Amino acid sequence: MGNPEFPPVVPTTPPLSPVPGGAPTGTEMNDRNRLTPITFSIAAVERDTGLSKDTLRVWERRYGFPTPGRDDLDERAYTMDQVEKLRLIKRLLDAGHRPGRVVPLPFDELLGLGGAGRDASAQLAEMPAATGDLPSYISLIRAHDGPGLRVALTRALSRNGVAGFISQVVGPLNAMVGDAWLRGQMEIFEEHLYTEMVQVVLRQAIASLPEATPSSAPRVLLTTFPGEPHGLGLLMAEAMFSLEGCACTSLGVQTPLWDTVLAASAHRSDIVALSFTGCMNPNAVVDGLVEIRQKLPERVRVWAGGSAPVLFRRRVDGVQPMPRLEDLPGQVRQWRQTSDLPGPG
Ligand code: B12
Repeated sequence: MGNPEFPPVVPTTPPLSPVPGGAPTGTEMNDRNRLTPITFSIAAVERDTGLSKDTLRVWERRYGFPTPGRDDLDERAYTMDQVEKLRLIKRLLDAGHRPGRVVPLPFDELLGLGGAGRDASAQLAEMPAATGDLPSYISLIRAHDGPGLRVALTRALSRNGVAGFISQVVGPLNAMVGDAWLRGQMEIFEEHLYTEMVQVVLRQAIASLPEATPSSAPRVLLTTFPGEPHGLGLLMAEAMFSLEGCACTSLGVQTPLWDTVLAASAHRSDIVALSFTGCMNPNAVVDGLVEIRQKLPERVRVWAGGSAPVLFRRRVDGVQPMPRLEDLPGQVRQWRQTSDLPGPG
């Protein structure tokens, strides 16, 4: 795989910056450790995993993991293997596991826990249909063939229609790409290329749908909170809302809360649709939802979608959690049945 004119991709892209001269410790988990014996500073590991330096030091004392070596300046130096295990642990913590239970476990056992970081093929085996072409898209990403990926995705869109493309192609591909990153098998720049190509094709898909009139109800405003940089969930939701004939306005990602409230007023929105992955601090998610709920007029609904576990563990009054895009058409229908549809103006 890959362009033969170029050497294999070696880490690493920001935010992980290796410690120069660091030597690996522990077992080799992927080719990258064999290719370049590099290690990472505690600050780089904090940035990458979202685990604070204090947490990393406490776990080292308490659980005997991670086991950083020392660099030339006697600072902690973590191997890629350890960073990958820490990424997986962070994901399991976000899903509700306790550190005392997961930190001491070996990598393989962590993979088996609660679906976090399971091999993408295991997840795909549970998905309904049309997974046949997915590995070929992954190959195109690995070959750094952006145009090829765009063409292949555009064909998949024509074959499956917008809803099928989202549920049977983009959803499973996100999971595969995310898992490949988690396992150190995909670089962040490759994830960026993937995101760009999916965004182009999803935008084409949205543009191809019959245009809603500005007064088509419900009027939906889409965005994410500051601190949530993932935008594909938002685009997928926008496409689904558009399919249902809703008038959508997307602000893209990371809109300050108060500006979202102002925008909802300016666009006379009926629904504010937000998207969350497990990346954001759960307290910040809950606090933000409470705040935005208070600031928006009562008639404006707040729908919070995405895989962030906190959405379902800690309900916020007046906020509708939306775990699955497939539920969106039913929710829109229900909104139309129960709302006094406001006339234009
Ligand atoms: C592409 C990608 C990126 C891109 C994002 C680019 C962009 N402009 O969007 C880049 C490379 C920048 C990136 C960065 C990071 N990422 Co990232 N990324 C992904 C990936 C592959 C897909 C992204 C995505 O948008 N997913 C979000 C949506 C599409 O998925 P979802 O949450 O499951 O949502 C589904 C439903 O819930 C629903 N839905 C979603 N939103 C909404 C909204 C409404 C209204 C409705 C109705 C439904 C709905 O639709 C989806 C399909 O059913 C995912 C993998 C994955 N499985 O999703 C990882 C992933 C989200 N990233 C992850 C991480 C850790 C990061 C980083 C922190 C890594 C790092 N250390 O640098 C950074 C973030 C840095 C920061 N500033 O915070 C983790 C999150 C782990 C967790 N705890 O949940 C994931 C899951 C990867 C993994 N396997 O661990 N990432």
